Amino acid sequence: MTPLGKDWFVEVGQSLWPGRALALQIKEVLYEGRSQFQEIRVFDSVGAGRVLTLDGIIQLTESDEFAYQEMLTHVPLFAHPDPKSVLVIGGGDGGILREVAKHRGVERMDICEIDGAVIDVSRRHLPFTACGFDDPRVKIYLEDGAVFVARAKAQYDVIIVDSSDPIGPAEVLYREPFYRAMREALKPGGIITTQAESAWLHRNLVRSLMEMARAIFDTAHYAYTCVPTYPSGQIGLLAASRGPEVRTPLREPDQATRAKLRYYTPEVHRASFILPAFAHEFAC
Ligand code: SPD
Repeated sequence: MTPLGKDWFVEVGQSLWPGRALALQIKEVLYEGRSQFQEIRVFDSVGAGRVLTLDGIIQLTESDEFAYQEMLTHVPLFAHPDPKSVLVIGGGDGGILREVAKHRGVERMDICEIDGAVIDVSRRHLPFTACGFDDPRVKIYLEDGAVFVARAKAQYDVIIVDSSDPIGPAEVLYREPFYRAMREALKPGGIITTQAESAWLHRNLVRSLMEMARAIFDTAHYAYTCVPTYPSGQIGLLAASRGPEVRTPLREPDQATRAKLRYYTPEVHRASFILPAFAHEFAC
């Protein structure tokens, strides 16, 4: 029972955002269970629609997930001249695939998710993101993303790492060997984006990710998007490449695609890399 009552879900930050918590009022619990890797929960909330949590941490809410999924996806895809093959690491809710599918030129959409239970639960309870799995281009691999990437050589134009926080199954996705393997898995001119946590809360983590990415890739930059139900309301994406400048879109969405986007625009793409003064010292 939380101090607010039993019909509230409270996300307590523990070591990643100590002394902070975010609460959402529960309308109905839709699923609660434990997979081989983590505790999975889906509930319908009073103010934010359906919510997915893993080990007690909010992964998405129906009200604002698009701000994260669109930016992690469309920044690399519109910065690339002609992306044909895309790999998603993590992303078991399907939201990133839903966004990749908006790019008709993409021919190959591989997803490597360690926890098949997240896919199953999302298919049952989160149709607004799990619709991403319906695209015929999608091929699902259920295994450790770090192992999968280590085998892939010069395969992908874009790799998107949609991970949970660096505690638990995703920890390995924040380490140097994984970043080096991603570089090798990219074709020349390829681009990656990774979930890169909050500039407000994770200064040291962001600094070390940026230093590591700069040492491995030809370009690396931190951008951010606003997600009210993530800690601090802001989350970063690290965009790095084997060549191309990622801060400027090379292509723009056509009218039909624009109509399907709720956060990403070419203007937001450019603006997301312009950081407030306090972040220059560790994220630029
Ligand atoms: N602090 C939680 C960060 C979660 C990032 N991944 C979310 C997955 C949504 N597709």
